[in-house]
Amino acid sequence: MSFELNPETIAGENGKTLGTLAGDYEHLGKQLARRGVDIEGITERAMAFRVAVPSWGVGTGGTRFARFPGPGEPRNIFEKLEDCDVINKLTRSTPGISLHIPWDKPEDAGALKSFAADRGLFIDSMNSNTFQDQAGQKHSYKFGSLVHTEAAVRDQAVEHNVECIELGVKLGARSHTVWVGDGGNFPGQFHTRRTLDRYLDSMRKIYKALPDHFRVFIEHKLYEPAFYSTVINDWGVSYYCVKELGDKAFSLVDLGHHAPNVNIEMIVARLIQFGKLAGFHFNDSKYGDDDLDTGSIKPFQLFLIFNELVDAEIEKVKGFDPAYMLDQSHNVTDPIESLMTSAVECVRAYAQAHIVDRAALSEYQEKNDAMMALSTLKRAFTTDVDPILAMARHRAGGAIDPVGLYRASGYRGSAAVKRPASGRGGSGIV
Ligand code: LRH
Ligand code: MN
Repeated sequence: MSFELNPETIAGENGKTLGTLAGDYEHLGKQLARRGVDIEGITERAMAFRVAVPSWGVGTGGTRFARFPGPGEPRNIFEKLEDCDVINKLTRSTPGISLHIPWDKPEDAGALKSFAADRGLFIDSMNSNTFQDQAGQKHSYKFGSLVHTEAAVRDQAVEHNVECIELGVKLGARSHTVWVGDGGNFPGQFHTRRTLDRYLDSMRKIYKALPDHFRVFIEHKLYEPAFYSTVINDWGVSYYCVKELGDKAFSLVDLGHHAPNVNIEMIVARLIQFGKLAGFHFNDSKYGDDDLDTGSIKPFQLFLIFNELVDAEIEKVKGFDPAYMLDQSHNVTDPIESLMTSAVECVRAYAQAHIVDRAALSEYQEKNDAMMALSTLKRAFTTDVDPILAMARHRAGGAIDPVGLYRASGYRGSAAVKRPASGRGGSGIV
């Protein structure tokens, strides 16, 4: 470790490039002022933006073929929070952590909650897991969990979700996310209508366990691990279910859970309009649920999604309170670098969406001037807001160059010394 990551060392390193940043910031400020945009307003928005980090994303991820662990892999939830602490120290956008149970099940919930709080972190959303069988588990989820044909298996899955919610309450979480891989590999394997009835029946039991301040998020996914029919396969069935369940149920959009070329920003606008947008699992993909770094493949799509979100934010749409979370798998990069960069890409799309000249846009829309409407959006998307993002991080006590400072700190090297390799390669996302 060449140096501890703390406010002094971060400010020290920032000092080396602050002059250049101030010049770029001032220049951008003049450009934006000519467009009637106050740069300080955008910087404040960028400083206020928050996106949660997935605890399961700080370890090296893998595929069904293999997982190639990197040096200094976190071995338990406390080491995962240490890594989340670094991400938040340098980006100042990620104090919220999503947990996955039982992967992160603590012996002592209180100890975990204060370990996080001591680092300025909090537990955001809980995630249940009925897509794997745990050692000693009575009933297998091979043929499903919440939709299984046997009531005993469904009850076991419901019980697990209720335990997650109860643990979430102890940890100060605010929501519970239910993604099930339940579905079939062949036509005829499942009766489609009865399967959904069983799903809703199980979800109603889970919904009953929600305390007043808690929300439940249903996450749809087109396919995988089921390769023919997935019970909650798209936003339509998710929306139907959250409407059926009640006011505390919302539909969560994982960007990788759609067929190629689906217009996700339209799904977002629909769920906003219907008052049922839970929030997001941000990531990116080229083909399937690749869980790649946010903004790494389709940055314009990410911008168009934030354009819908910011439009609703500015219009103060009723019930608009989305939870922003990353959900990625880092198979070939340092997970800390990928999560920092992905958080920055979310802030970038958010800041660019706040630069959109919305008065001009709606005028072009009213006049059906498609060309000018598109170029009004593209002008914001092609604005290099890097000086705003860096200034926002600097003013919040973070790093002007998060990845550069992280590498200079030698954090990964010292983690590799402290955390001897488990040698457990194996396969799978974690
Ligand atoms: C399913 C999913 C879900 C998580 C899992 C780790 O693909 O997106 O959100 O539970 O990844
Ligand atoms: Mn997800």
